[in-house]
Amino acid sequence: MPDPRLGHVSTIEGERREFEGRLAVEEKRLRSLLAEIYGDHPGLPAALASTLDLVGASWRERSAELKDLDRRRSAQPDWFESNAMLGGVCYADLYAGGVPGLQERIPYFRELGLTYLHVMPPFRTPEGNSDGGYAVSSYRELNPELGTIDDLRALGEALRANGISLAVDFVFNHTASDHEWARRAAAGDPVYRDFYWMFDSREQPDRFEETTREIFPDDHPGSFVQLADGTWVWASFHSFQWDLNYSNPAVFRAMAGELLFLANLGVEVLRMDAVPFIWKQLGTSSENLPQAHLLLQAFNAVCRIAAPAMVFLSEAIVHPDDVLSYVRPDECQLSYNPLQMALTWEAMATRDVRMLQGALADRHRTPAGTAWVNYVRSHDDIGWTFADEDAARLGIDPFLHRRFLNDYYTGRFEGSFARGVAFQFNPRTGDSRVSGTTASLAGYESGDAGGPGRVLLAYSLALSTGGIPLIYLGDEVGQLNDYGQLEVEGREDDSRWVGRPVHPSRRYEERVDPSTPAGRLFGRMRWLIELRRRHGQFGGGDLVVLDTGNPRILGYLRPGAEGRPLLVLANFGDYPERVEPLALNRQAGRWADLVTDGVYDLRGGVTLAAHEFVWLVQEDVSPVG
Ligand code: OTU
Repeated sequence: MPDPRLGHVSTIEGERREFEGRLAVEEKRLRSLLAEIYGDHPGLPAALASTLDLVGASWRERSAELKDLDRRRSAQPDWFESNAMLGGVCYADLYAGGVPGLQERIPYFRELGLTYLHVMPPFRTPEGNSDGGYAVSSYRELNPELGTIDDLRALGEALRANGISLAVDFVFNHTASDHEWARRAAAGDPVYRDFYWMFDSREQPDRFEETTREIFPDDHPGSFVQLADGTWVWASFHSFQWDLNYSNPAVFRAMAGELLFLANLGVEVLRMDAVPFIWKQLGTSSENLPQAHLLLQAFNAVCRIAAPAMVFLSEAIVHPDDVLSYVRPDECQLSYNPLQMALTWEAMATRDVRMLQGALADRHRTPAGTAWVNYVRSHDDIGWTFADEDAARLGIDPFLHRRFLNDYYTGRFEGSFARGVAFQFNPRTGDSRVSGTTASLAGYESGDAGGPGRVLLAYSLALSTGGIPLIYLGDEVGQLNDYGQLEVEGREDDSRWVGRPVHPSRRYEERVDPSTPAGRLFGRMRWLIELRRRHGQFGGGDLVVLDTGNPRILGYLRPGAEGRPLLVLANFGDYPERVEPLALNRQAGRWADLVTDGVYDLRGGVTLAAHEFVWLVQEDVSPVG
């Protein structure tokens, strides 16, 4: 019988060898990335040495359970491409009264089929407005109203024991203005002044602002805010969110420490907030610069050495070319798919799938070892981030089209089914975005008959185009906008809060009762989730667009293994629509709809009811008798 003590020793030695193997590869990469970013910056050698100390120490402190996870993920790096994957997102307080309350909801998460849970930033924030948690005062403490850091660790463990990965944000572009670093900077400590972008006069801010974009113009114009002592500090978002100065290598080192702290807490998916903004350069938009990528790759290298189980999720809501530029196995393995999200809503408003179809044809593929996170709506606004050139190719004026979509989704367009709320209307540029829950945007709130059908249609896309589907929890029971949120202090001026309602307990109770609207919707959502889990064709990201010849019907094939593809047809129109046999020529034969069990002979064409979609697989071809 083997000596159990020796088994332990050899595990530790095996682990060390694995660590050293990773270090040998990734340290080289880290060095060359930092050299490329920082050149001969005098602070680089110290920052690099300290970062390498950090990764060693962090790995030594990593729990046995997480090291085991590291091993399992390294053996199966495409784990997130599985058709079993399903994400959910919620606020700990609004959804469950705090982080411990989330643990009590695990049975529900399992019932729904979640394999990853994104908990909105639960960290310590300033009093009052904290941008929904995106102004972080400490990455190592929770907001005391939500729980403690040990509660978050315990949640991660409990989720993992139930097959669910914990996702949290890394709000790394900025800290809150009351973070300890920021306070020291404001007090004049030169070390910490270099952690931010601080200027004594308007000269530099004026020059930067010639080319930067305004993100929250309702809060302050431009990209800078002035402190009481006259100092100007870079704040891309709210005045209390100060952008970190990554041109200082000490900032990279400091934030690598916060990143690894979260990794060792048990975070498996790290949502990299606002990635486009992390590098600034005079004369540019200071978004999506090459150094932003190098920095992400350097963080990725740090993570690969010390916590390889953790993956990065890029949050870039920008031009689709730029969104895709962050998606690489050695940068961010996952990315939100804002284009599919926005164009799903676009197609519902126009009853025309051409833009969506074009995006799926030309912009859906991601590099091997990466995947999209497909969502229908988030805690944020919907921005119409399609490429102007894609619209122009279809003869659509992008400016007028965005204006139409904003009017449509804020209910200003006569006859619109949607009840969204305008967000950050900028009178100077005419730009605006839209807030609201899926149900309210889709027509539930206005009483439009198509509401339930549109919610399912939108989620059917997120579940079937390839990537991880992400449900904003509450959407699956048809939760409406909560205008009361705007009466809470600090939330009055941020319309995104209407789309951040509290846990809809009544609707959740009704979910098992098919005589209620919540029950009907939930039952169908559950069924779609179940189908996705049963059929391998939903995994991975390969997709081939099928031109249905009908601008209201979207069509695509998911190849699947063994040459048995899944054929999706989806009607974005408000009336029955038809695909003629000609368009289905190459798919001829009898196909069974997974959703309804109906059988279609494609040689006769297909007619779909309003908002109907079918998930078809070819029937076994039985020998002619
Ligand atoms: C993110 O969003 C978060 O999702 C928001 O909730 C935060 O307010 C913000 O960062 C600041 O931390 O502008 O309207 O291209 O578009 O990061 C939402 C990325 C946002 C930005 C995005 C930002």
